[in-house]
Amino acid sequence: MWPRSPPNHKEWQGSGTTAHFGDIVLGRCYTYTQIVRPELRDKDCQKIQEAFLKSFLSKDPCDATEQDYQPLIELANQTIPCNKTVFWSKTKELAHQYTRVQQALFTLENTLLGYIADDLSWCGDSGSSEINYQSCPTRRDNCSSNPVSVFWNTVSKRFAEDACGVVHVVLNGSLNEAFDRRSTFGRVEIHNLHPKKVRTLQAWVMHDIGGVRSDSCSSSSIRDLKSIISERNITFTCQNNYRPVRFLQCVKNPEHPSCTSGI
Ligand code: N1C
Repeated sequence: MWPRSPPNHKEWQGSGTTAHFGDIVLGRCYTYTQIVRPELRDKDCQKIQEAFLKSFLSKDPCDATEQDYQPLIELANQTIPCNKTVFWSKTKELAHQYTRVQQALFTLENTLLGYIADDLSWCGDSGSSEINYQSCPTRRDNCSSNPVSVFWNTVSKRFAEDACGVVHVVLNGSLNEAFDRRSTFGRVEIHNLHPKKVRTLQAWVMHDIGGVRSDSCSSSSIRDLKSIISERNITFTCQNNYRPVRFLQCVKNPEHPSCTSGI
């Protein structure tokens, strides 16, 4: 039989599976479990790699489901201590810089599954057992249930369900709306916090140095967030330019007025 599509033909609009996907997954799994968090040294990275591949190979890449990832999620399960969860929305780099310094805190990418999958792309095909390195579907292909989107929705939901105590979120106050209901944070995470476990959501609205101050704790998008959280019987607090995170921004702009006086 001829291949379904000629070599190099781009079936989908997104970039294909990250080159060496399987090796990267295995390598990151070992780095995380042996070096970053040795308390997880007994995890079976071979099995985790196998479960990750099985979650999407030989399947329609526009019909990925939460169930596809259940075996992977179970193998990689990890307990995050109360008061240590950090969510973010449009502030990935800054949030990660902060948790790199505050090593007791966890973003999703500081957990095993998030660490393994961060910035990777992957998909397969229902008609073959191979990895598609040519192209992967995205929302532009009218395919919101693609393996990568479904993965982040599924693990974000689980990350939020598991959170307890006081949880944090780093938001971008230089955007028109620091809180966006359509983001993973607004669409998935806040709705999956358990009011019986999560006492407070603490928001840190960070403004880019030298950037515009579009949105702050007193803006309408943050009022929206506050009302969603309060209705769920979780306490909401908000701080503009939370100092410990502001200091990280100041490392790159030490001479900026907001970094030299009264911050
Ligand atoms: O849509 P977002 O941000 O609000 O999602 C961020 C939010 C965080 O709190 C994480 O816990 O949701 C979780 N999360 C990731 O950890 C993650 N890593 C990589 C959600 N998405 C993640 N990605 C990819 O970035 C994924 O492809 C998704 O679509 C984007 C979302 O980034 P965003 O809009 O800045």
